[in-house]
Amino acid sequence: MSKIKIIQARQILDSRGNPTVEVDVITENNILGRASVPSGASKGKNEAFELRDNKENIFFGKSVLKAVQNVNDIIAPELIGKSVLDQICIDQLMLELDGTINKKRLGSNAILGISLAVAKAACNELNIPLYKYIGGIYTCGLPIPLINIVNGGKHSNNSIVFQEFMIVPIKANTFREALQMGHKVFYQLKNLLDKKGFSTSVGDEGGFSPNFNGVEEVLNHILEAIYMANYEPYDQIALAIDCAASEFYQNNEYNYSKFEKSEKKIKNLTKSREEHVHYLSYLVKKYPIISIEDGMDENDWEGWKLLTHEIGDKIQLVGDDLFVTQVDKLNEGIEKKVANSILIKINQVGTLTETIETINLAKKNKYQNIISHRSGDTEDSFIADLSVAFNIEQIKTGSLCRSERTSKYNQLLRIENALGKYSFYSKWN
Ligand code: 2PG
Ligand code: MG
Repeated sequence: MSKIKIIQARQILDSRGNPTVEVDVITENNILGRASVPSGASKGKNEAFELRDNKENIFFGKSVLKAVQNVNDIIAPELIGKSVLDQICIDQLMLELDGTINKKRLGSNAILGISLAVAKAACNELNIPLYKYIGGIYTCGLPIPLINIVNGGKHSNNSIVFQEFMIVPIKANTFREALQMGHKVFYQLKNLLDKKGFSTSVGDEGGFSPNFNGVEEVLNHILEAIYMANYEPYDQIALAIDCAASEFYQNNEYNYSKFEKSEKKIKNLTKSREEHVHYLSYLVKKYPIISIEDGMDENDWEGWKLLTHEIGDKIQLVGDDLFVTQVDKLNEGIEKKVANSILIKINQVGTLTETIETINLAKKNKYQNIISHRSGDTEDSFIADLSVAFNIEQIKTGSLCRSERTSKYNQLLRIENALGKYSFYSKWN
């Protein structure tokens, strides 16, 4: 039988060294499913509620002992004896137990930890890979990685206002080759930075974090690194950015002066909605950018409409904070015809079942899904399997260093290897 015998949560540390929840689900056959929960820095306001203890003297308020307790004392007793194969029913039961719209009572970190650990226990019980358990026998597609190469915004203390600069190896034949291409550019950029006297230390997601003077200086250096690696920008390796615009939208304006107070020279760097859209559209013309995530603030629907109208037919426009992986937000976007793609983060919504509902809604409406990590992540590689499970064409999981990022890439390499000749590397749509 595949019944749950034990559910045990504990507090562990994520990649920033902050506490997070890890859950073990053990079946009557003593089969283990273990999962841990990631955490964002630039969070959407409508994300499911991440429960933290807020006691300043313990981990600066970031401990998650209450969430751990909620798993062990409140949720576990309700789930003992249930079959691990009953994912939908278990997720539903947790939603009912919580009873709030955004999982505020028990904490999305408590609920998600169980949801993912149940799925892992189930595939281990059946002795099949996680991606096949979730997706079925026809899951063979490896995603194109959006490889983070420069960190800015909230993921770094440099002066770059946009949060993420990524390279996209669109012309690879296999996932393995895509990583190799990315690696070449990553290290060429490192050489270039080193030569020019810039710092080669990395930010939260493993991308370099030099003190560049503005967005275009970043893009110019990445382009140079692509050339140094002997690749053709756009045709072989294209660029993607995550503006994380909600982080610099103030008083109805986009404020590009990240370090306005300390950098006295930087003045008047605010842009109106129209100017900001105009600038993004200029960048798309000038550089081989094929994807912009959170180009506009999460509540600036007018701005989103404008941006979509301006460049939505040319490139991928991804809603992250805007849609928070939730069906009702995505529905609103579909109705208002804004963006054309969605970032999928399991902890923005808080259960596997709800994540899959959002993925399906996006597919149905021809919005591109992109599976994503969080800036605070763990060695858990669940999202790698999730991307293959639904033959999702893109994954964003950080740079090519730091184990919490490479754990996902490594799992995708294992899957590609296991699928052998049946695997295929996704095409850019
Ligand atoms: C994002 C993510 C992941 P965070 O904005 O897309 O890269 O960052 O987890 O900090 O929200
Ligand atoms: Mg984002």
